[in-house]
Amino acid sequence: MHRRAPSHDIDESKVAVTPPKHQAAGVTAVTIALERAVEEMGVLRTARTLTRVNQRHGFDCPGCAWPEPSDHRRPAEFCENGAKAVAEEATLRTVDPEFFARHSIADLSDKSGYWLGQQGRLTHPMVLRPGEDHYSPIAWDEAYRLIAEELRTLDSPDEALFYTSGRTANETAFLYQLLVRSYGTNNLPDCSNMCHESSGTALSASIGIGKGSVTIDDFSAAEVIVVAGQNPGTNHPRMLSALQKAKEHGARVIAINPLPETGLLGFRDPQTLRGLTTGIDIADDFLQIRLGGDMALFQGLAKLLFEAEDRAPGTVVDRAFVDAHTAGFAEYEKQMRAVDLATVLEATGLTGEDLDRTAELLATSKSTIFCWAMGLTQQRHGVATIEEATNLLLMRGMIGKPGAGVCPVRGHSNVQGDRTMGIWEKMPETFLTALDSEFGITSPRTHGYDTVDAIRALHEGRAKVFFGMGGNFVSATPDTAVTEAGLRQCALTVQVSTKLNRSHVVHGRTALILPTLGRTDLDLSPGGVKQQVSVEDSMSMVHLSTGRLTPVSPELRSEVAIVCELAQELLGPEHPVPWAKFREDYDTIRDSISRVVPGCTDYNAKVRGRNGFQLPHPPRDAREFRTATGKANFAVNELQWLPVPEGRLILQTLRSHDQYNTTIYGLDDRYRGIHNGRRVVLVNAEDIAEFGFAEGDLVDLISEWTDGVERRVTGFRLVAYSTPRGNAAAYYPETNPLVPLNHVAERSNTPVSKAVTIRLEPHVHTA
Ligand SMILES: Nc1nc2c(c(=O)[nH]1)N[C@H]1C(S)=C(S)[C@@H](COP(=O)(O)OP(=O)(O)OC[C@H]3O[C@@H](n4cnc5c(=O)[nH]c(N)nc54)[C@H](O)[C@@H]3O)O[C@H]1N2
Ligand SMILES: Nc1nc2c(c(=O)[nH]1)N[C@H]1C(S)=C(S)[C@@H](COP(=O)(O)OP(=O)(O)OC[C@H]3O[C@@H](n4cnc5c(=O)[nH]c(N)nc54)[C@H](O)[C@@H]3O)O[C@H]1N2
Ligand SMILES: [Mo]
Repeated sequence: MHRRAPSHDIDESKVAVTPPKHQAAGVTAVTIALERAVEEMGVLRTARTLTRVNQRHGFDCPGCAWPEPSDHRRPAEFCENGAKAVAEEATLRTVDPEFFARHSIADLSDKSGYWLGQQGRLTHPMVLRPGEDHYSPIAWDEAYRLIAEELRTLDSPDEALFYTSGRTANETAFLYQLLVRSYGTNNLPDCSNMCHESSGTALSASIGIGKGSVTIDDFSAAEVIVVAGQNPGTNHPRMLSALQKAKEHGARVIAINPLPETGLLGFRDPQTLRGLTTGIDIADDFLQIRLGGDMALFQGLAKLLFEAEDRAPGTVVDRAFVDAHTAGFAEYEKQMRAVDLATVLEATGLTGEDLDRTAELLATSKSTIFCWAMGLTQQRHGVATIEEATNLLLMRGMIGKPGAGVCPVRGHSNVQGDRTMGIWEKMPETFLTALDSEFGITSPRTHGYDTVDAIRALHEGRAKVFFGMGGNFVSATPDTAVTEAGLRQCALTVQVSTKLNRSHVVHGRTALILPTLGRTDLDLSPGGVKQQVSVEDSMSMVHLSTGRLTPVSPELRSEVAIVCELAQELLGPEHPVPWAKFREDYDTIRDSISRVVPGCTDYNAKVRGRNGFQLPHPPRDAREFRTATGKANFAVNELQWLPVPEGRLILQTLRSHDQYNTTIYGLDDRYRGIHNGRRVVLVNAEDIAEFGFAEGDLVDLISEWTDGVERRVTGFRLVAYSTPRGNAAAYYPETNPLVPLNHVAERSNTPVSKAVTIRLEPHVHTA
């Protein structure tokens, strides 16, 4: 039977463990992708959607932000996990008013996020009125009135929070920030605050722009590609094809990770016949680093590079580049020469040979790319770590030339575009000035709250209305108990969503669910004209995305429609922004974007080009660095790393192969050999033994933080796994209750989801 949602919830006693897989993708991946798609959408809808993913006239995959190849796109430019993301959205299962009549809030609160998400697409705007225990249907106009009334009663617009997740297309993002700023606040926290904020902060300081400097074509020109703190086999599977191609051109790939992630270590390209049968090892070298040890590694490598320069002067340091384009080199050199290698070895858990080998590769490579994701950003010293990686590239002149540069691999499919369009709590003055002059409004200038500050404001009663443009704020944020308590104090919580999630059942006094179209859905204007949206990928390429599927309910509205209609209700008919026109014709939004957003001149024309267009990136395009010094800056940082306290573990919280952030597709982390469940903790076998436990034991994880509050999650199965001593791993979002709200990265305020100090206790069954 197709389309039957699971009626039972997860039974964690069924969890099974097998040895981890050595190779990613291949035939199994294709089969699983198709099975999942057919199960959710049926055969016809599957054929109609999967052939359109990432094609020129199709839609942008809602999976990750990895770019499409610029030359030829294969008939199936998607991966197993992209197909799952599409199936999840294009499902024919529905959550309708009758569903809400059947299930009370109390009932839904007991369900897992997996169960909630698997029930299907939301079909109707719903309201939960004060004191009621069921959501009931509400008309769109009435919903807008209710939101506008609540927003108008606030003492200040700064008492409202407007969150964004990274699925939102450029047109929506642009209008949404315009609505929020017209209303009067910069409170625009987004998922990026929990994701690549550390990258943006570091790169802005080092090279003057918070985005990556490489294009997809650079991969084929690179001699060395470093992949640190990232699990592309699961989270960016199409990146493996790019890495494979790079290897065919002679590139060497170095993986830096506490875990031997499948895919990096073995890959079968499902898109070529040869790849289906024989795999290759992507990584030529694997540095199994201790959690949080990357900063020490990069400093240690810098020291070795300077020593190599001494042995063969003029061959390692790119003097011409350093002299012409950088500032702070002398101080950097002095500090790196003083690095203590013994400390580096202790911090990283690596050997001297590991370091020598890697330094040798970096010293001789003519073009090096550094890629990274959450393993580096979600660390207390994440910003400094990324600055050190950038330093290594700068000293060798590896920015702004073919085959070299920085490559923060973004998460959500349009998270980078949302920022470009103004979703940021601290957009620069130049942007606000342009926005104000385009529309005749006065944007507020006081910076708003980011995600962590938004939670603090909720908790302290300084914020009373929460509006979520997508995402799942309750489950994605740290310190779940604190966030939940904060949201429950709200007067109103509003979620613009495609699917049911926990943020709908942890609610304010009044709560609204506004169901919206997804990437795959046909978007018609009120006049019946097909609309397209645009998105920006991880490498600053902007292109159109067109949904074609008939929406599962006529009640669904596009995000653009929802923003425009709410704006009209809230800001009144005299408001200078042409909201009605914008809602009718997205080209008119793009016209405004072209006048406000830097690099977007002629947006409508350019975005319709063959591959869309690439946004400017001064370091990449012209070795121009728009920092305060007018040069690329060598950052000088005191070394930080993570010693493991006696009897404790450092826990990283990460993604399984069967989830998209808080959306759980299924219960198998196939590559890591975990099946039928998610409450597992991966620990080094020697640590398990030393703590007096056995594999398979059930334990509680208790996080230890300076505030003395007990944060505990219960009933996790111990799995012996290849990870450095003292380091553990478990899935997000089940472990978010362990991440203290105040445990944040310096300078970026990103929750430290990859380094939580925990202890283990035997799990005691309670009835
Ligand atoms: N299928 C699928 N695709 C996704 C997502 C998804 O949930 N599912 N999420 C999307 C989003 S929003 C994002 S941000 C990206 C996330 O993509 P990733 O960053 O790959 O996601 P994580 O699962 O958090 O994996 C973190 C990786 O870093 C390693 N790591 C952890 N700590 C350290 C450290 O201290 N040093 C080093 N060197 N490595 C470390 C972990 O072992 C793991 O391999 O993926 C995007 N794509
Ligand atoms: N412990 C821990 N916490 C983490 C992380 C971690 O590694 N560890 N990673 C962090 C990272 S990198 C990120 S990016 C955040 C993610 O945080 P979020 O972006 O808030 O979370 P998602 O799970 O991606 O959001 C899923 C929900 O989005 C809605 N949705 C899906 N598509 C659409 C759409 O097209 N439009 C609208 N309006 N809604 C849609 C659906 O209702 C779905 O339930 O989590 C962060 N939290
Ligand atoms: Mo992310």
